[in-house]
Amino acid sequence: MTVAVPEKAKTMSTMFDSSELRLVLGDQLNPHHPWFRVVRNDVTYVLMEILPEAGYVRHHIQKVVGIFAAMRDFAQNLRDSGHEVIYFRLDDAHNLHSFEENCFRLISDKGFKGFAYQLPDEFRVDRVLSELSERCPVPVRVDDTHHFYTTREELSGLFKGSKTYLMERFYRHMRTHHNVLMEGKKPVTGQWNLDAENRKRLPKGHIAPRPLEFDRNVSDIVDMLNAKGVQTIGSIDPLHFPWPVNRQESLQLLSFFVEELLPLFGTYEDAMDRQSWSLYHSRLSFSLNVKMLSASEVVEAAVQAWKSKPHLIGYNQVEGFVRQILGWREFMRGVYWAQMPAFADLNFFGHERPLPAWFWTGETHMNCLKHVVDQSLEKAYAHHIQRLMVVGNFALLAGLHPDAVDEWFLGIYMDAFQWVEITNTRGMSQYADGGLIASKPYVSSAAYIQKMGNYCSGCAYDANRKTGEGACPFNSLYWHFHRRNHHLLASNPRIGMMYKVLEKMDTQDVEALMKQANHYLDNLETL
Ligand code: FAD
Ligand code: DLZ
Ligand code: SF4
Repeated sequence: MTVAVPEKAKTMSTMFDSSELRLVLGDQLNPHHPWFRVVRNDVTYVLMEILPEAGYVRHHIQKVVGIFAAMRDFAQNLRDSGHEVIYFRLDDAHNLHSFEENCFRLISDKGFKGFAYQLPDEFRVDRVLSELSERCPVPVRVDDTHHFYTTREELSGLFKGSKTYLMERFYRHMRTHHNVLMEGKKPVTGQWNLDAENRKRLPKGHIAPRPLEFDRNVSDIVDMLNAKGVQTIGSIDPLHFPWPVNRQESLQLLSFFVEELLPLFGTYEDAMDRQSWSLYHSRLSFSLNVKMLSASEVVEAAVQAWKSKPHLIGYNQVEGFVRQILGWREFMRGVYWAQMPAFADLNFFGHERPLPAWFWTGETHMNCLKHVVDQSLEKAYAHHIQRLMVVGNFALLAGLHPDAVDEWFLGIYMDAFQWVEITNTRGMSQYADGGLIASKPYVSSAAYIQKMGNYCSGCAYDANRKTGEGACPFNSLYWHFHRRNHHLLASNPRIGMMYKVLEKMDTQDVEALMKQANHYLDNLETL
């Protein structure tokens, strides 16, 4: 027998059933977060695709699609587990395209009694949600994301008041504190850092394993973005989307990494190769940054693989990998929260030049840059050395404005979220922070690019020429950079040698180098 429920009681039970609204952001897709441990009928989760997030920078189309596909998959999984979920698609007519407006309308329409969110990783969104909290008509609770090794509170203790930061010191603290690759108080093998072993070029004829790519049909999202006029960069094959968009696929990528790639990860960490776009790199940064995987489980998987197969996986491989996540990734987050928002305006060298148009087309005669830009537009991915020693190196030598460089890096890569993008770009790569993160600028002439990869053979420029017809631009720009920044860099003990070499150079040679560099700087568009 069905009993008719009076209208008022229905409303009251709805009010009781949905008393707390919890916002899940597009980079908070961690199904193991404590929020989701029990199904509660008094909690409703909300996820929203909104135009300001899709447009705060011109993103690579694969990045927007990847985030929306992962958000949709996550919402469906929550529903399948019995959670109550409200999902706003970008083209939903009732979507107000604002975290605040969508949440406030739900609070007033559905009578939620409380609102909760997890700490965002980006300063911009942190501000938006703090302001939302101040105006929110119901009490607000803020929870941790439980994704990183360090909480934001711990980080502020570790980074407070420092003028410069030492990653190596931070890394040793993290290894000890979290007991990773340690034997008591000492590092395994007695060595903390085996970087010196990890600088090999790929031998001729060596073919790295084919990267693991997925094959999802994302046409519906691509069509929706086109219909809504979202401006993106790069290309996509809507029928074969290659990135993981849920935890299960991310775990598959992690297994593939530890089995197929970790054994040579460290050895070829700095290598560059025309045939292989990701070499022995994990391509886990997207899964990590949207929290489908946690930092500690990735580190643990690598350590366990090394422990169970020490004959296959050397200590230099696993240490190199652990340093990237337990060290660099957490370290950059610490610098970000200690230095923002001022960090976003730093421009130590006063660089002003706009990016040449070929940053968006790949149409340059410089083979290394053509290769990396083309690859980035096609794959939404470049590995660390391509980002640092090809694109970043050129941008710094050419004096490109750090705002423009940041914007490009923030848009183009799958894994680009400001907390980890800006610290790497403006800090590590562009030295716009005057040395907060890096102890000297990461610049090189063609010699480094030639030594670490095979871009130079087949280039329109000659890596071995410094001046004259066909001379590689990296060579003269390298000396121009040092000469023009003498007043800022000469006292740096790690660069002093360079200035001694410059002083000893024949005046005519220096003049020829400067003339060559100025010619290139005047013609960046056609390089
Ligand atoms: P792997 O080489 O397999 O490394 C494993 C993991 O270590 C990565 O997934 C990443 O989580 C972490 N890691 C490695 N290096 C760094 C680093 N320097 N800082 C923080 N984490 C690191 N990384 C991002 O996640 N987002 C960015 O927007 C980003 N922008 C960058 C911009 C520049 C100019 C530079 C030089 C580096 C940038 N990085 C960024 C760091 C690094 O290049 C990428 O994390 C890495 O290339 C991602 O590919 P992967 O997963 O195959 O990395
Ligand atoms: C990057 C991104 C994009 C493109 N779109 C959304 C979105 O529509 N909704 C959302 O919740 N998040 C999106 N994101 C990720 C956000 O930028 C991310 O939540 C912030 O980086 C918070 O740290
Ligand atoms: Fe790049 Fe110069 Fe080598 Fe050409 S010669 S690939 S421009 S480093």
